[in-house]
Amino acid sequence: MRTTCAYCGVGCGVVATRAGERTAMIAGDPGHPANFGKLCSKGTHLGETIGLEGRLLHPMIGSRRAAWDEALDVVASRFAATIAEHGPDSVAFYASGQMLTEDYYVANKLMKGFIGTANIDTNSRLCMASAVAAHVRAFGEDIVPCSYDDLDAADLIVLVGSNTAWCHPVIWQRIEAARAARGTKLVVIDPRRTETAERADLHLAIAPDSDVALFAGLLAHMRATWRLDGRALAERVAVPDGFWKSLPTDSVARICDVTPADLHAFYDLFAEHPRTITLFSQGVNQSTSGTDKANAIINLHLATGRIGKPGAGPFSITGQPNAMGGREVGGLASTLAAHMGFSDAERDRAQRFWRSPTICSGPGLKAVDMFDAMAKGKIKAVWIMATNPAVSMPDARMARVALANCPFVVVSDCIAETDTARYAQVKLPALGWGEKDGTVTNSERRVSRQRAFLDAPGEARADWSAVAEVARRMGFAGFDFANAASVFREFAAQTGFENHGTRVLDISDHATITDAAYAEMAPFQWGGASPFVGRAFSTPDGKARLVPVVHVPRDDAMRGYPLRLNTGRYRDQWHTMTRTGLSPKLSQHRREPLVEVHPDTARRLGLADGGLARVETPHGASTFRVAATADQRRQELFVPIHWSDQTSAGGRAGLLPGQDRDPHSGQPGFKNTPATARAYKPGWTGFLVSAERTAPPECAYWTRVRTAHGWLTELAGDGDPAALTALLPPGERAEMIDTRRGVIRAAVVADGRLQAALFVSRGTGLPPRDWLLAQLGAADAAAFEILAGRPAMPAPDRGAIVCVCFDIGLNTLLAAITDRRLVSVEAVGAAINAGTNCGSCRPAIAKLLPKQEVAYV
Ligand SMILES: Nc1nc2c(c(=O)[nH]1)N[C@H]1C(S)=C(S)[C@@H](COP(=O)(O)OP(=O)(O)OC[C@H]3O[C@@H](n4cnc5c(=O)[nH]c(N)nc54)[C@H](O)[C@@H]3O)O[C@H]1N2
Ligand SMILES: Nc1nc2c(c(=O)[nH]1)N[C@H]1C(S)=C(S)[C@@H](COP(=O)(O)OP(=O)(O)OC[C@H]3O[C@@H](n4cnc5c(=O)[nH]c(N)nc54)[C@H](O)[C@@H]3O)O[C@H]1N2
Ligand code: SF4
Ligand SMILES: [Mo]
Repeated sequence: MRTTCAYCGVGCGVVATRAGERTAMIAGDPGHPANFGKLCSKGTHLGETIGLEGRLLHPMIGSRRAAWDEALDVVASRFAATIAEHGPDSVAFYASGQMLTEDYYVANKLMKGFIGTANIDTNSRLCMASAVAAHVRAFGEDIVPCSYDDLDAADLIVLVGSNTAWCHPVIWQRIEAARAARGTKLVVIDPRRTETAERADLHLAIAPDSDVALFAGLLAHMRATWRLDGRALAERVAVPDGFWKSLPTDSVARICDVTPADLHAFYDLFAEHPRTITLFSQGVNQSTSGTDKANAIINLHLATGRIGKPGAGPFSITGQPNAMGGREVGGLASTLAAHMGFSDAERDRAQRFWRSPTICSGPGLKAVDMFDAMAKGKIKAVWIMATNPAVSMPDARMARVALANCPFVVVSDCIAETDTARYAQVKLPALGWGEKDGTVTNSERRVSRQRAFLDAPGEARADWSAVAEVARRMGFAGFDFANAASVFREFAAQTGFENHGTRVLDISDHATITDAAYAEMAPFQWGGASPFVGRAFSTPDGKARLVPVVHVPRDDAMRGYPLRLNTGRYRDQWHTMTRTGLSPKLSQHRREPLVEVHPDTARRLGLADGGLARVETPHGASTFRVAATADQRRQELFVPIHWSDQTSAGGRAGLLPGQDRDPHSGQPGFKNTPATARAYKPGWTGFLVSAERTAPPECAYWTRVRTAHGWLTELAGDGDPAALTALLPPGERAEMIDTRRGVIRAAVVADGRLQAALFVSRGTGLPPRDWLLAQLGAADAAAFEILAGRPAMPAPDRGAIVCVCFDIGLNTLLAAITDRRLVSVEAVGAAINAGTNCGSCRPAIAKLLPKQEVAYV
């Protein structure tokens, strides 16, 4: 079955071959134009995530299982009653870029056209709302003006606030291939030295949130050196009065905290290579100046004529598999539907198309405002679909207060226990990847099918059908969709309805697609490879706009919080881990949430590499494992976003950022929060290896990941650790407990198989984890060896896993590189296979080589 990857906005084509009830072989689709057969580590290991572990299989009302009919009746009547009593603005939907376009369309139609409020927003507000706002300001419509092919044609690629090698790995592989083939130059703008930055020709480790100064300064430089495109400016671009005066004249290097030499190296590279793609993601969007950053980039491309030509353009790449589809249907509270706004004419047009009894009067509440309204009691019923806001919202503690305060919370999810589901009065089981059927749009506007190749588990249903059922029960006509294809046809028709060429988004030639043709539909790109070639911009006068943007220093420095906290992603985990956390392979790359900190800063704060640290902001605190690394700028911290209450009692990044947001887009500034950190020196540390998932431990710090044969739980705390033995399953126990010295070693072996082992120590001296984890799968576990924590005949420690496809550790790699004098990623692959399957670890392998090559694809 041909389908599309469940994860990122690259939108790779996948061929899934069902191998059993809940198993499938996964391969890249060689015919898909987004990836031509390649997959990254996450896509490659999709097969490990389609089991039924943890699934929500039946509707639940409170803690009781309910029939769909009853659950839908409850949702419909509670929403109807709330609206009757408090008006339409008292209810809300909070949706997600992981819904299919069909799900999104039906939810948007119900809320804006029939309930009559625009209180539907989505996690895309946290993701690329700033890019949307910038596109609308510059182009008059939310259009990504580039395609992946442009990456092959560019001479210079600038990555801004994007850890492409980890977050869009197949795009990254394409960039590396272009560099190898034609020497494309690569500049990375990121405060951190990521694996992406490591590979660049030039890395500018700019101060956080100094991007506006950098790009406005570059535009000033291009103007001063007579390198603007006069013709483009005269014919295609409107320049507001005073625009040129808004550009900075000096002090850019100081604001960005880079050397003037590096700054000019970048400016020179830009000047010399007209075919430039500037690709950006969360380092731009997730900022209190996110929209201005994006417009600073777009201004530069417009004024230098670097847009609408092969290999040139400002390229916002999307995070989620269907972030773009959500933008198309109008799933954001700030757009109406099908790229329309809220003017009287547009509202009237949408209402006539939907034949709806009412229509929303204007924009609705954006995500953070929506949760604020819940906390204040103004939103009294909310339906959350395909997102986990109790973890992912800024100031997640406040988001939980809001959920707890909302009288009626409905959660649609595939997973039974999530941090958000705990607040639900009604839980609805959704089809997940491999079961659901519909379309997604990737970063280059390419619409692809996600297809079902597994049976629906339990009573799970498609999200669109649950929403349509509720709409019918609320008495609304227009929701009798027979299948996903009929929803798609209606959406396609809406994009063309009275469009008359005013909006680029028009896929109405698919409005009459048959069910059979929809089943077979090949990927297609709307707007063409380069939407603004030979076409006016979507503004009243057809010209694009330069938008004056000025660097505004942040004045939120606070006493007691001298550091800046940045948050982001790991290579092999996806968001709150509900899917990737099921994969043993993907869980090996980073087993614990780290706080990365420069060694000098660590020393000043008294943080020990490998120890624990309590990170604090004005909004919350959480504990992380310390990784001292010169890849961080001094005085700055980085933590990952993936751990939740289901997987840890520390590493909770969501508790740390505040609600400050961009004034234009409403997107939170997740990447720059005043913070501090201090060492947490626990009374004892330990870990548990177990075949089964255990109850959450009671201690100050724990984190849990999947491994090949069970689970690894890291532990730390104070007081008496003896209570931890309650985590061990019943069975024959061998133990060595020295309560005075606080040492515990205990193992449960049944039928020669290790069930669990617990190690606790008040000092150092915990055994390495890997051999013990392997014993969970071994047939002849010997209790004495397990208590010793090592085999009678020790094998070499392979070290932290780098290549997850072939289970190759750091020590194995280093040994091979030195012993066999390997000098290239290819040679490493030929010698020990590492990096030869999905390729996601190739940047990490390159980092280990004695001398770096230029490119390695
Ligand atoms: N492995 C993996 N891949 C994913 C995801 C995942 O969870 N895991 N999620 C997907 C989703 S939804 C998204 S949105 C994308 C996100 O993809 P990315 O945007 O690439 O990911 P992030 O790690 O959030 O942030 C990118 C970089 O922005 C940098 N940054 C922080 N502040 C600034 C700044 O002020 N200026 C600049 N120039 N840079 C800054 C950070 O240091 C970080 O390295 O990834 C998608 N792909
Ligand atoms: N501090 C900080 N916070 C951030 C970010 C950051 O960089 N820093 N990044 C932000 C960004 S860019 C994003 S995109 C968000 C992501 O944050 P979330 O959207 O909250 O994270 P996910 O874990 O992807 O949640 C998706 C949920 O939907 C469920 N699900 C999957 N498929 C389906 C389906 O088809 N139907 C239904 N009903 N449910 C489904 C999954 O089981 C899971 O529980 O986090 C944001 N939060
Ligand atoms: S790059 Fe990886 S995660 Fe993204 S769509 Fe492709 S295979 Fe999936
Ligand atoms: Mo995202």
